[in-house]
Amino acid sequence: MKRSFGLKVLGCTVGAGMVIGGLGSVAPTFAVASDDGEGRGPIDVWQRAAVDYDKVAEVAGTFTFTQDTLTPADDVFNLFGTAATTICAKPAYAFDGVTREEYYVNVGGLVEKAYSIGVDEIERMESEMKEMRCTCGMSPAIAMASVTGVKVSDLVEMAGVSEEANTITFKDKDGYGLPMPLSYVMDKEALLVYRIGDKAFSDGERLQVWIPDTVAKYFTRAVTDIELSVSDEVPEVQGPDADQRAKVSIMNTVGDAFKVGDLLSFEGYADDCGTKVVAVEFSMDGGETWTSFDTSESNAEDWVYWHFDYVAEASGTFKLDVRAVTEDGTVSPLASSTVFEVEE
Ligand SMILES: Nc1nc2c(c(=O)[nH]1)N[C@H]1C(S)=C(S)[C@@H](COP(=O)(O)O)O[C@H]1N2
Ligand SMILES: [Mo]
Repeated sequence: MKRSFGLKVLGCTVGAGMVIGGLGSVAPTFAVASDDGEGRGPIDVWQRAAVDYDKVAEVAGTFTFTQDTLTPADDVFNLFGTAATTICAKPAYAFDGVTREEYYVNVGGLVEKAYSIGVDEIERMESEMKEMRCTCGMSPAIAMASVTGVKVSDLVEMAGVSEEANTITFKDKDGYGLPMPLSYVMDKEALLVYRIGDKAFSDGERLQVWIPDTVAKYFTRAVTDIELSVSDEVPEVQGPDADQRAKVSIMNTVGDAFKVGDLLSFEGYADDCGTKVVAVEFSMDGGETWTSFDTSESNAEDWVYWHFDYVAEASGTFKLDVRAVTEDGTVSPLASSTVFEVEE
């Protein structure tokens, strides 16, 4: 019998089984340190205290992946609302009581003609819809979404950029914003986004920068100022922290015990913010052996959304670990695991 698990709303596990933005019951899925013994990242107490799991060496199963699976819009809005907020995003970025009419973006600095533009006017400009990921470089939060916005290059062109300008900063009203090379933002075709899926941002959060292959700290929310400037040394764009490379997650929640002979369908994602994921690997013996599935045909712009079907061969308590390997040889420092029961 084919048995599907429930799915977590979001599969971002942080430490002790907390699911970022997850709703209701949280799956017993934990971020655990990899098997290299270096103990990077959070190891949950529950994991340490756990009894020995029944082991399956060289776990066999059917693997497939797609790259067009999207995170529902509501989940994208919620994604960074809880756990990630304490890690990296200031909760104060939403400005209460600012109506659509009062919201302006100022384009200025080293430009020929600074100007302010309202949301209505921005929405009347030529729009672009793109699938992009938003991945925090400091926490496990990640989403893939279809976003709609205007090209930053169009906004900047309207102001006429001075030739010496080499830096661009997207700021919120409190001054949050990280300077980036102007050429990088143009090459990546960054968007000032006003819609995710078919949903607009709420009041006060109207516009957010999205940039392909770039960590979310650059995705300034509630942008009020786009500033062009000149730097002697153009700031480099930083990638994800070492412990957030090669993100993986098993999205399944675990319900009742399974029966021997059941086909268990696991699914989740693997992503490294623009560096290609070349393999997704599974272990059911605590990392002694890993079964590797090739994903080198994938593109690096979208996450790898994988499916792994496993037939339960024996009864017991099992733990499935998954990790990703990237083009540059990085192995997920934080594997994702799920524990499940199989009965006679
Ligand atoms: N104005 C503002 N924008 C911000 C931040 C912030 O603190 N203030 N945090 C950034 C970080 S670190 C992340 S992970 C994302 C998360 O928020 P999102 O749900 O808007 O993408 O927002 C980015 N944009
Ligand atoms: Mo973040």
